[in-house]
Amino acid sequence: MTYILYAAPISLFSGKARAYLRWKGVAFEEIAPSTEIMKTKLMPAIGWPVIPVLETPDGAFIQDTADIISYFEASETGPSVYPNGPVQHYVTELLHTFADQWLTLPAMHYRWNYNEAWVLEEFGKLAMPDADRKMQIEIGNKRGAMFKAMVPMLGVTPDTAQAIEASYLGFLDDFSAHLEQHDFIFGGQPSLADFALYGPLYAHLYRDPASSEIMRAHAPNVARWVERLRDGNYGDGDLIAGDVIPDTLLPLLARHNAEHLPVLSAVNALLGEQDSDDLPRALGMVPFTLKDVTGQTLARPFSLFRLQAALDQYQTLDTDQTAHANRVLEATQGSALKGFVMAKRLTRRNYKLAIA
Ligand SMILES: N[C@@H](CCC(=O)N[C@@H](CS)C(=O)NCC(=O)O)C(=O)O
Repeated sequence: MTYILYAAPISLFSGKARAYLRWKGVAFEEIAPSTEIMKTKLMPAIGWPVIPVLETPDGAFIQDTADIISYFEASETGPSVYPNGPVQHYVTELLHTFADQWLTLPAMHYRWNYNEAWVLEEFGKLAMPDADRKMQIEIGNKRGAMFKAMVPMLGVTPDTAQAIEASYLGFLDDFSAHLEQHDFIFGGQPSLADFALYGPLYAHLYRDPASSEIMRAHAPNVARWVERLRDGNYGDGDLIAGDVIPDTLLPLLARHNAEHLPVLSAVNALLGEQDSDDLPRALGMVPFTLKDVTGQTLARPFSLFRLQAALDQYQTLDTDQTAHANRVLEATQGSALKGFVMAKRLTRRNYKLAIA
């Protein structure tokens, strides 16, 4: 038996897991979870409806893309998904947080405000692959409703839409400039930050038809990077040595720190008030600001769980490495990260986030 990845082309985190597994050289079969498979296989195993899920040959289930990646990093030989240097590793986890937890805003905005009818049908095809088109559209409307309802909760509203677009296009410009110099985030080979960024940039922003046009027209370099990862064209370059953080990555970090770090701090304050070990998925709403536009977004403690991996890596740095990381933070509006302390340590229990 081989590994099975329950995943779908329209799913953000499926793209991340799939691209990683292909790069790692893992033999796996991908199965799209119809309503039937979700009900009979994934719900009993995981307890809530989510993808991607990995089933191992011995029948264990792994959920959460970070856990899927850690599983193979610990068990497989071959190249490591982490870049060479400890500060590069720290920056990787910051970009991981940015990709997973903040680029979801433009991903959801463009999907639902530019591709709604198309994506609803995709939801229907996934749920009932054998039904006729009319039925698929009907079921897709029902299934998609839950994801669509998330859009304003994430902070995508008529008031913020323009600012989200400006931020995304700015991000594309910054990432394009980096890709003029390097094929991937840390040089000539992909690493974890590439797979993380591939999540939002593939399924929603490259594959959804209207979003695809925008990416290709505005940032063909980024579209080509997506294609390199999708098609397995990794080239024969090397990762950057010497724990160097390329200057061209600084604008990406600065965007994360300016836009998302205040949100993470606000969620952390709410986390401090939690007593129960079982955390709700959102702790209320918190404000965010993009340039001079302010909105409200769900206070998702999961975002802090991703940040925790960066904070843990920061703690492993020696004096010189800490000074190096601090210079990067100071150059990217990230000084608040130097003394960032999690209000509670987080873990996962039974495939759900919990206080450790
Ligand atoms: N942290 C999870 C996120 C997975 C996730 O959000 N998957 C989406 C599809 S891309 C989903 O199934 N969402 C259902 C839900 O959140 O209720 C991971 O990295 O695997």
